[in-house]
Amino acid sequence: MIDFSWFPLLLIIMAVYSEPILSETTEQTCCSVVSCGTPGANGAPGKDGRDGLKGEKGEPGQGLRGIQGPPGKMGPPGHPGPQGFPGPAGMKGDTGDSSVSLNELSTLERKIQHLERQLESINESFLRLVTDSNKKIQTLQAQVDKYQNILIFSLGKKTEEKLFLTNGEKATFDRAKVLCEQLKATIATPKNAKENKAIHDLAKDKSPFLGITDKVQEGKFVYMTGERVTYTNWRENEPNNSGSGEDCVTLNDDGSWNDISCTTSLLVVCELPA
Ligand SMILES: [Ca+2]
Ligand SMILES: [Ca+2]
Repeated sequence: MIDFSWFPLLLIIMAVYSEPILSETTEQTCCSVVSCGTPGANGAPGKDGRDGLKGEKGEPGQGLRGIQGPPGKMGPPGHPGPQGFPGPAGMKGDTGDSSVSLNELSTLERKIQHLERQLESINESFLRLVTDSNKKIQTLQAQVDKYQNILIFSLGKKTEEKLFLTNGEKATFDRAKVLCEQLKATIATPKNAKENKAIHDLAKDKSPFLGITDKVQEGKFVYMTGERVTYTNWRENEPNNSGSGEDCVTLNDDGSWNDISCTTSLLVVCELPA
């Protein structure tokens, strides 16, 4: 269908552009005969035409900048950067929390149980060792008692606290001291009447040295340990420090004591703890 909406506009355009032509033609043909009238008023503007093509993007405007819009969506994470240099050592921290986790507690319990089993095993081994050792000690003690009884029967005398022994050898006091020390013993030293009798019974009619001297201070008789004597059984008029001096002590055949020269050779009797 033909659109006639633009037809009035075409008529107006034709009227405008055709009027001078008519005027010139009229002036050339008619103005010499008929005077020309005044030009008519312009017609009303026509309707708007169709929209033209989109123009080029214009230059930025010179007006005020609008307010900043909201931030856009967060982009994807970037690649991790290279590892940095280690920083300086920090200050010593506070004491940590003493609490432990359940896993740590379970591990500790297993370790404790393992140690307890090891301890039980050690205790059992120790008890077996003690038992075996006691048996060996009892066996050795029985053997010692056996040989001690043999010694007592053949060579010695025994009291409640001491065992007195002799091999019948005679020697000076200093030599007798060495012989006894070789047996881890000391020269027989009676500290009561019972021990004095035991030595006398062992020596019989042979007078032995006693472990008593006044070498350090004349007239002050002491034991080998340096302690002053607490028991004596001097014969009448003894000690007399006779002759060139008597600083050792012997047991007479009647059990009494006499001071005598330490260089005399007498029976060696030693004593050991019973
Ligand atoms: Ca003396
Ligand atoms: Ca004397």
